[in-house]
Amino acid sequence: MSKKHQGNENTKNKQLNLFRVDDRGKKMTTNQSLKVSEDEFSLKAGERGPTLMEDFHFREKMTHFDHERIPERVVHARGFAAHGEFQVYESMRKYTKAKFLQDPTVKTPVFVRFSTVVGSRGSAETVRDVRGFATKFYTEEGNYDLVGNNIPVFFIQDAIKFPDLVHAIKPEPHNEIPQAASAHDTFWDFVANNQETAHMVMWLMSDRAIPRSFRMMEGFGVHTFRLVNEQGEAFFAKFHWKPKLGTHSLVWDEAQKIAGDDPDFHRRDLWENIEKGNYPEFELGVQIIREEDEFMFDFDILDATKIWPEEIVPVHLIGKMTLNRNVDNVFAETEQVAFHPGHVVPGIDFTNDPLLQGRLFSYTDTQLIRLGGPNFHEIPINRPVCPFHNNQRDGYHRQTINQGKVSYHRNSLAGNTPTPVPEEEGGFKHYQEKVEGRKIRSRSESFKDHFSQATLFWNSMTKPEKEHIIDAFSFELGMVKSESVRQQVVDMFAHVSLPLATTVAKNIGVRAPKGGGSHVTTSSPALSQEYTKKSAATRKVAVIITDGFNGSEVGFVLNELVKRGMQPEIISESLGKIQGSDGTLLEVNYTFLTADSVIFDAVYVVRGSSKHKKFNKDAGLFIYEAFSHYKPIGATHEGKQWLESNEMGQSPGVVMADNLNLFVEEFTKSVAHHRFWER
Ligand code: HDE
Repeated sequence: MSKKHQGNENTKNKQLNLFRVDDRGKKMTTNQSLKVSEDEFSLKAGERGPTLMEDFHFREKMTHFDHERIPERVVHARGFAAHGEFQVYESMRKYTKAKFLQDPTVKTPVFVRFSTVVGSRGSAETVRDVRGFATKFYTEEGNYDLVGNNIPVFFIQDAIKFPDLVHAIKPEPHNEIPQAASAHDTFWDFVANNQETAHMVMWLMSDRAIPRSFRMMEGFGVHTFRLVNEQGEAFFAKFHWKPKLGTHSLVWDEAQKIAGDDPDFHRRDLWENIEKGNYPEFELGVQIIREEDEFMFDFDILDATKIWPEEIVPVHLIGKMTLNRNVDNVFAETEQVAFHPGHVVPGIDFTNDPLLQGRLFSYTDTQLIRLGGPNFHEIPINRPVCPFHNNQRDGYHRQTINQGKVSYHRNSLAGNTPTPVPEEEGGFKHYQEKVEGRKIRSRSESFKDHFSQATLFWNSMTKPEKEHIIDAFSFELGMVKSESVRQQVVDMFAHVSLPLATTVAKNIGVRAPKGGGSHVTTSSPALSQEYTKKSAATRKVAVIITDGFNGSEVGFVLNELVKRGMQPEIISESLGKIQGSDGTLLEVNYTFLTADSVIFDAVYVVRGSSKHKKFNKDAGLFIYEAFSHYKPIGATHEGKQWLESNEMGQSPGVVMADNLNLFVEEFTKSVAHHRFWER
């Protein structure tokens, strides 16, 4: 077992170990294990002659290369994943018999893949989009997949519209533009003509769609699921993931710049923090509604465009997931993992949510083309940690060698095995919901209110959050060429909020909506990110510094920041070392060429006594950009004099103090505060 995996020997990790190969220090062979004597020159008829057909080594190498790619996911193509573990806080016996939710001492291995939805596999990560948050629990009763998003509702109510939605939001087919963006005609045309999208679009235009980090976003199962206990009682349930670090976002200008600066920003952040031991943690929350209360609400609980406001149906935190290990190989694990909302365990069941019902078909179907056949459950990352036995056989890439001649049920030659398992012994039995109805293609009346919760969301935003939503609409619709579509969207969102629609109309050059307005006056504070957890832990601080700094004092501050969990990085004119006035040497991590302010959460300006003109110019731009993105800025020593001499010095979130202990305390608070919108 390699060093990376020592001390992390859960059932899944042990299983994966059977498949891991380390090529380092080994002799080169072909795939048939024939030792290779020459790997640089193909076999030729004479040194300047043609390559020979006989060259099996060349053919094998080239053929394998030619077939290296598989189709990317039709949605959620760009993703990044990590391993971890989940533990329940206390038994959930009252609601579900799912084994992995019973015993607080049991650690269930998990694999989580985060993703954007629209962009292709190589697209930038900080684009405005929904983020996927898919978790595979390797339980002792088989795999359970919670395939969620970071937004708790969805664009459409019925799965049959999914291909239309995706066609509308993907790059337009005639010129394949724009990549990984919803700011174009076909998406907004879809929105205006499918008004069930209203609620989700409010979330998409909010800061939720540009998360700061995968580690700092919520996850939602979206659909109403069913929990079933040992006694056969059922409960409606919604699942939530709550990040321990709180829910935080970027600002739009910053998100766009990062997309160019570091298209891998989110995966780098996840990868680096796991490597450093800053393991991301998410608490699992459930909302429960009793069966008899199904019709108590002013929304239909089967409608995936609706939330259950937390103030009405509280979220109970029932356990914690910790992501503590990076993958060994992105293709083998992240790319080949196959999630499916239909992968359930006894005690977790479905409802008639028509979006969920359609997903139950789509995921296996897509894996068949993406992973090339029906045996994708045998790929190491997809294998359950408990054995599987049935009469399914053969197909592309079959790896299991099933022994014996019987592959059918019922049989006498194998004693009628494998045997179905009665429910009492752990066999999955579908919840026996009574269903009755005529075959019909239509939408229930109870699904037809598309605007009330969109307004609830708008009402729940703070002033800066509302401004960001207005800006987002104005940007997105500003990119729409069809004036008719722009007008339709404004008229539609007038039903969510008249002030919102009127302001946007002005910004995008269409007439103010004639009708509209909403009667909804309630709000749900849980929807605003303003009230989320705030912490300075793992925040990246850019330290702007050059020669001639006060070595011992700056050393003290940097140490204190690290002690408080922050990650300071030294930025100066060139790589190498800078020297303090007392001879202290500091290793430079980035130059102004290799790092921009947008990849940091805060700036600490030290400066130093050197008077390099170029340093001053580059540092000035760097600091001002961070300032304009509302970021915390701290300054001591010469940096302080510098900030005092311009408008920034007097602004909120700019910390300067002569007393270094006080400085560290105040700066830590402002880093935890994240952004200072009042600037
Ligand atoms: Fe998906 N979705 N989806 N989806 N979805 C896929 O499956 C689909 C929906 C979600 O990291 C695909 O393996 C339909 C809601 C995530 O591998 C595909 C509908 C939610 C991921 C598919 C939905 C999701 C996917 C593409 C409408 C949040 C990435 C590749 C009924 C609850 C999983 C694949 C990963 C991926 C179909 C709607 C989440 C085509 C038909 C709602 C996180 O099967």
